[in-house]
Amino acid sequence: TAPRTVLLTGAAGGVGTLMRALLPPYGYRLRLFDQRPVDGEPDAITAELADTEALREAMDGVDAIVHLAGISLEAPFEKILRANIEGTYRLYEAARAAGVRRVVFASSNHAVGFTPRPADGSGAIPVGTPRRPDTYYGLSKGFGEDLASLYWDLHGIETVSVRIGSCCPEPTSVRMLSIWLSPADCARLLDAALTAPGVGHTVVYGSSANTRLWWDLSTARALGYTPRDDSEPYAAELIAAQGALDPGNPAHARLGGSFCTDPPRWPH
Ligand code: 15L
Repeated sequence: TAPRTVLLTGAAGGVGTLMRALLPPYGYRLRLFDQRPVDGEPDAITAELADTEALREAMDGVDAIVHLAGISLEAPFEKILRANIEGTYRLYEAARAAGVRRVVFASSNHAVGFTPRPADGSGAIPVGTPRRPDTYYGLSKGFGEDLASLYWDLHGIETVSVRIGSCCPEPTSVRMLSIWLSPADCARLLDAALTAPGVGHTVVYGSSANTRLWWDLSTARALGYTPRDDSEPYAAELIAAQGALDPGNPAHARLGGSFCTDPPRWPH
């Protein structure tokens, strides 16, 4: 039976805000959790993932979890450690204690960000490509995927780890033409990940059906996800404004884009 009550962590964040609007029409009742207050949602739980008592209460009556919470870009290791690594561990521990059977984990393309960029439209990068994190942030997403694997093998908690590309209303860079996940397709993918039977631990890439796709969407499609959007209508204007991707530019040479070249690096 399909989960009804879904705990949404990171509900005040970028993707969380989009999904708060787009998931309820699929029949989910969302329980919202974020360290910041959620605009216009007085019933949202405002707590950190380190607050085990708040997490325990948040799990009550929950059928599944969509775990979006955490730092969403590069940060000093200690911050990533607390928010993303320890936070995700706390979340799974609370899920285990409460008997929650299904998690959808927001992983990221930055778990494999140093992978060389393939030809546009090749869909060449499989989910089994070796991890090549481009940041401590990407490293934490690999940790989350492995934690999900461990909790499946040890405790039978199923997870779909979604290596999200760029989930935003419109693509705003030439790189995003290849990895864009439209908000509507994101909701379709989360719904598939919440309801597909027998997922064990499954890793999928999260993007729309982009003409210039870099990675393989077959594991996502196997869950029943059928993307409907394509970034291609935005291509001509973005390329005219920014120029085509230049293979000689290191920030264009790898999946993670400027996360491979420009993020602040710590310690400094
Ligand atoms: C991510 O993982 C970030 O959370 C998001 O802000 C974008 O930077 C995205 O990746 C991307 O690669 O565009």
